[in-house]
Amino acid sequence: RHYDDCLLADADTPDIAGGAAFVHAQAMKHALHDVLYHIGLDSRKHDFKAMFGDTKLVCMGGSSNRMKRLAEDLVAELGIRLPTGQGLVNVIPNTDRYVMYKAGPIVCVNHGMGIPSISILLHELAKLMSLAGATGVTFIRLGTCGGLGIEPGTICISTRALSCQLQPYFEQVFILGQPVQREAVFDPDLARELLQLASGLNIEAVSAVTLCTSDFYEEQGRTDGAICEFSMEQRNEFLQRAFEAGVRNIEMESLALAAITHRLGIRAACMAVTLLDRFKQDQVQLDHSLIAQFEGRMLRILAAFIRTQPVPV
Ligand code: R2B
Ligand code: URA
Repeated sequence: RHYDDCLLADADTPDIAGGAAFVHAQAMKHALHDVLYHIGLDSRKHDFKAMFGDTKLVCMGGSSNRMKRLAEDLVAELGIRLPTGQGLVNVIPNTDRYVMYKAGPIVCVNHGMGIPSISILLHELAKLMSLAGATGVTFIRLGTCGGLGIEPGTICISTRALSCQLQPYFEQVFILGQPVQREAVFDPDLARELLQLASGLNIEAVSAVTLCTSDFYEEQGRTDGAICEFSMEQRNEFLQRAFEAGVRNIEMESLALAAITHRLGIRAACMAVTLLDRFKQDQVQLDHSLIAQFEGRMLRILAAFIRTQPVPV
C-alpha cells in the first residue's frame, strides 16, 4: 500500500497490508500525534479540526507578501467576516518558511519557488486537511510565468504540466533509489470553469500546457543567467519544440502541484499570468505596479469562482 492510499482510506477499513508506512499512516488517521514540521503545526499543540476543519479552498502563490495581500483582497471583495478582534493573522507564526492566512473557508499560503518547496508544502497541507476532517477541498495556485507566443498579462490556465524534457509526468528523482513517474494533470472541469469565468469577465485567458522547470535560467532556455552554454539558435529551437508540444507558459511548480494533487485525488488548478513573451525576450522588464495590475486579473477570476461555490463565506 502507498502511504497516500492509507491517508485517504476509510479509517475503519481493517486493511492490514502491513509495513511501516501503513502503521505510520494509521497512527496519523487516528490523529494521535503528527508534526507538520515546515508549517509549524503539531497535532498535540494545535486543534487542527477547529482551525482548518471548515476549509474548502486553498490558494497558493510563491511570495509571502502576495499571499497576505490576496487574503486581504478576498476579505474585502467577498465581504468575509473575520473572528472579532483578530483580523487577518498569519496562522503559522512558528515558522518563517511559509505564511498562511485563513479567511472563512479559504486558506492562502505561499509555496516559495520551485518543485521541492511546493512539494513539501503539498505533503503537509494534504495531511493537514485530512487530519482536520476538511472535505471537498480545492487547491488553486495563482502564479506568474513566462508566456510562449502570447501577450504579457494573459492568464494561462493549465490543463497539464510537462517536465523540462517535455514529458507529461513528474519524475520524482528518486524514491528509495528508484525513479517514480506520476501523471501531471489538472482537473479538466475546474480548468474549463476558470476559463469560462475569465471570458465572462473579459479577461484574456488561455488553456495551456505548462512547462515546469527546476531552474529559472538555464532550464528555461534563458541566455541571461550567470552560465549559458548554448547558442541563440539552440534556445529558439527548444522554445519552438515546447510550443509545438502545446506549451503556452513556463513556470516552476505546476508539475509537482498537478502530480501530487492528482495522486491524492484533490481537485486542483494552476492559473498563472504571463510577464513576458519568451519568443521575444528573456528578461522580465515589467514594473511591479503593472505586475500587481496583472495579478488583479487572477483575483477577479478567483473571486468569481468562489461566488459560484455552494459554501457561503
Ligand atoms: C514563477 O515565478 C517564479 C520564478 O521567478 C517561480 O516561482 C515561478 O513558478
Ligand atoms: N516565472 C518563471 O518561472 N519564468 C518566467 O519567465 C517568468 C516567471
